[in-house]
Amino acid sequence: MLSNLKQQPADKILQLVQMYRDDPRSDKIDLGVGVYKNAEGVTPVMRAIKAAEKQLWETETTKSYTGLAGEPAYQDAMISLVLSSSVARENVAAAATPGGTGAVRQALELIQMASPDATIWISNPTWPNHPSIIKYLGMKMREYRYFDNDSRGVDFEGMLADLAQIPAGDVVLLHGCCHNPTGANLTNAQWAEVIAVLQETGAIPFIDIAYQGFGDGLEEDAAGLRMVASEMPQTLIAASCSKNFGIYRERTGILMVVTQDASLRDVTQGNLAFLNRQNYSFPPDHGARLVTMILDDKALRADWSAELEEVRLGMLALREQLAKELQKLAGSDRFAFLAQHRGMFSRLGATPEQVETLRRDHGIYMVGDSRLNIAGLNKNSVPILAKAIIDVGI
Ligand code: PLP
Ligand code: TYF
Repeated sequence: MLSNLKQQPADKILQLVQMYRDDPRSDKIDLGVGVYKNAEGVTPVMRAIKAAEKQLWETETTKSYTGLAGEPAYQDAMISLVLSSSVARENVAAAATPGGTGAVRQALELIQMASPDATIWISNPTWPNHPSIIKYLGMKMREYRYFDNDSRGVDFEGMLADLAQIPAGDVVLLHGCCHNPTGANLTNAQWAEVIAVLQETGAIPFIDIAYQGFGDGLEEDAAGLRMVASEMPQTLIAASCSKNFGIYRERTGILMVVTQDASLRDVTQGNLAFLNRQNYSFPPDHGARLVTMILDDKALRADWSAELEEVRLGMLALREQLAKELQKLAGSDRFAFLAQHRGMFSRLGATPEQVETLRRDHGIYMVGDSRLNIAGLNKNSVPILAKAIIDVGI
């Protein structure tokens, strides 16, 4: 049996983690995998998470099973964090999932159950796990234009033109904020135009939000998504707590399905619980419980959002420092996009050879498509990166 197995392609981002570890140079710089790091290069446990864990250790009396779709209190807290009051609670079906990836996977399986012939439209480019999971499930997939390599911004005209061609019932996968891998995002006015096109065509939005609070703020980052959820008849949302709560390995995420029809909500809720049961039964609870405790407690929540804000502003300051440094060295504004992008990532627009030279000659690791993780920098490494970028001719 096992001899029938083929080698599977490695995840290029995770491969880079190993290459970086194996590099003996002490001045190497890791701008690869999308994990937040502070100025010391550490991915810290957030203060509120530590406090909630301590409280949980003292008060938790059982580790018996929770609900198949997770704890209702977690669903309520996350629906409120992501959707705020944009939709009524009773219009949302939700299930806790192992991470945002679990939510993406369950969303795709739900789509497949409901509409096996639907095509999933992904942005070009997108997070590589999107096409990978879609292909693995044997679903149809196509790309819509998204990134303009000249401006390093959104090719909004191209995007709208492609979205306008999508048939009714197909699904459009959008990034809620902090687009991975480009860092280029829609304005609220552009979200409104996207909604108008989706309403016209009858395509269904599916929004992946993995970085709420890393871009312009917790509310600002969800503004586009909330407009979509309130104005479209059906919206799927996959949310991750990995980054904004810093609980990557706890595997904490949620799938939310918004529908304006109460009977459809009920059948959807039943199907989400069914899907959890088929795939792993009860979803992990530890991370979800910590998130619930933080969101439901005034003091913990205030401390968490203050720390998240420090993280966000730190990354923004690094963006501005890098753009300024490059303006000095290049004598032009062609790197100004770095300060306009939001989230952990920016796509530099360099060639694979330039990315390779950065790694070989400068010990600077970024993903092959020239995506860099801003959080991998600190005040001292920004000038080093800027000089290397100019040296390799980007
Ligand atoms: N979606 C996007 C766009 C991401 O970048 C990530 C990465 O972490 C995820 C989803 C899911 O992350 P996780 O499964 O670790 O919560
Ligand atoms: O894009 C990233 O770097 C993050 C982390 O298979 C990640 O989203 C990378 C690869 C992967 C899972 C998570």
